[in-house]
Amino acid sequence: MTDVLDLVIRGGTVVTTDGTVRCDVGIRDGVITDLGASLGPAREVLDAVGRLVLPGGVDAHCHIDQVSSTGLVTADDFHSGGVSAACGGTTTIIPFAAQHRGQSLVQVVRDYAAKAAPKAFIDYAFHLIVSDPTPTVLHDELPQLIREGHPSLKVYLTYDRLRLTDDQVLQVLRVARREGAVTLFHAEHHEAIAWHIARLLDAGKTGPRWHAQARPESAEREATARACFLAETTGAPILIVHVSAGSPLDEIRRARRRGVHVLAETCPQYLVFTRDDLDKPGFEGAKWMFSPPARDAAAHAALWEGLADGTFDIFSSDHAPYRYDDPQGKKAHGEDAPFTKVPNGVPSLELRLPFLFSEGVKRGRLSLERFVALTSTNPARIYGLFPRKGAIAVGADADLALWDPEREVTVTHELLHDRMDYTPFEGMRLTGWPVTTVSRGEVVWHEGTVRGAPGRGRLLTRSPAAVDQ
Ligand code: DUC
Ligand code: ZN
Ligand code: ZN
Repeated sequence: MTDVLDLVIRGGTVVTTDGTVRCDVGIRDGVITDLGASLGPAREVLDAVGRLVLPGGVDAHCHIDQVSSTGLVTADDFHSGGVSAACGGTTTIIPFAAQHRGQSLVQVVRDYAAKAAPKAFIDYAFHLIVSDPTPTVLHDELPQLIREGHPSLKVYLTYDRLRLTDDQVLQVLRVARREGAVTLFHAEHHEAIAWHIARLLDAGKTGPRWHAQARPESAEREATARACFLAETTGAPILIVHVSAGSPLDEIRRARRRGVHVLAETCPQYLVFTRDDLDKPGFEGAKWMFSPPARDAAAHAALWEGLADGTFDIFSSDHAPYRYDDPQGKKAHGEDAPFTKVPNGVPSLELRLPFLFSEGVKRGRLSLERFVALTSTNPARIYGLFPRKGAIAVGADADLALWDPEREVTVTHELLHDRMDYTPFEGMRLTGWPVTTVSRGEVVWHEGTVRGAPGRGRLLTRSPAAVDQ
C-alpha cells in the first residue's frame, strides 16, 4: 500500500519560526509529506503528546576530525561527533575542511569528504578554511569549490599559521562576493595579542589564567570593526563567528546601520563562563581555554540582549574537542607549557540546544520561535540548506527533535556521547531535553538509545548563501 506512511509523529506541538501549532507530522522516504490532524496509517507511530516538535538543529560551527595548524587532531570524528550532536537534538553539522599553508584547497575538501563518508552519523556540509590564498586557490580552486556546493569559508585575522593579511582578505572577499559565498571571520587583532603575550611571558605569567589577559575584548572589537570595513570595501557578505562581548557586537550593529552585509554568531560558552574560570589551581583552567576567551557578567548580559533583539543570526556550538589528559589535547605540551601552547577550544555540540532552551526559553529571555530561528532555520538559510533543512514543512527532510520541555537534567560528562574526558558544563542544571531525534525519517535517538549505522549521514551540497534576509 503506497499511502501508508513510514512514520507519524502524533499529538505534538510543532514549532517553527512562524509559530506553534498542534499537529501530526507524516513522513515517507525520509521526507515530510503531511502535516495535519489524525494522520495515518503508518508503519511506526511516535507518541509526541506533551512534547515540542522542533526542526532538527543545524550546528553551523564545529570542528570534527580537524587537524589544527599545530598538527593536533580534535577528539571527535564524524561518527562520535554525529552521535553526540543527534543526542542533543542536532541533525545537521557544518564542520570545517581546513587548509594549511602549501595545501591544495580542492585536495583538502576531497580528504575531509573521504574521512567523513564512512563514519558520518548525520548529514553534514563543509565550510572551507582558507589559510593560503595563492593565485591558484583564488582563481581556480575557490570558485570551483563554491560552484560544487561549498559556498562558505572561514578566514582568520590571528594565529601565526592561519592568519591572512588585510590585502589577502580583500582578495578572498572579492572572489566570495562574485561566486555567492559568505565569509566567516575569526576576528582578533594579531599584533596586539602578540604584544600582550610577549609581556606576560617575559613576566613569567605562563599559566592558563593569563590567556584572557592576552586576548582582551579590545582586540576582538578592533578586528570585528576591521572585518566589517573590509566587507564594506568589497560589498561581500560576512559573518563574525564566536562573538564574546558587547563591544564587538556594537561594531556589528554600527556596520549594519551603514548597510554592510554582516551577520553574527555566538556560542554557549560565552553566555555562562567568565575569565575567572581560567583561574583554577594548577593546569585545570585549560579546560575553559577557548578563543576569543570568556569575558564577564556584563558580556553575558550584552550577548543575551543581542540574541533576543535579533542582532545575532545564529547560535552555534564551536565544538572544538581537545581532551584534557591526552597528548592530542590540552596537555599536548605538558602541564607546565605556557598558555600559548595549549590548544584552544571546548566541547558543546550535544549541549548547545539544551543550554539555549533552558537558559533562554525557560528563563523567559527568548521565545520558542526565536530559539528555532537561532539554532536551526537561520543557519540553514544563511548557509544554503533551507528549506531542505531547518524547516518543518511538506517536502523538507524529516529532521526533527522531540523535546520534553519539563525534564530536569544535571549535566555530567558521563551523560554525553562525545569522545571527550570532561565537560566544562559539569554540574549545570538544565530544564528541557531532547528525548527523540529523527534524521531523514529515521529515529536515531530515542529515550537514551542510539540507533543507526556509521556512514548513514550524507554530504550536503549547498546553494549560494542567502544573506539578504
Ligand atoms: N576558533 C574557533 O573557531 N574555534 C576554536 C578555536 C578558535 O580559535
Ligand atoms: Zn575561530
Ligand atoms: Zn571554531
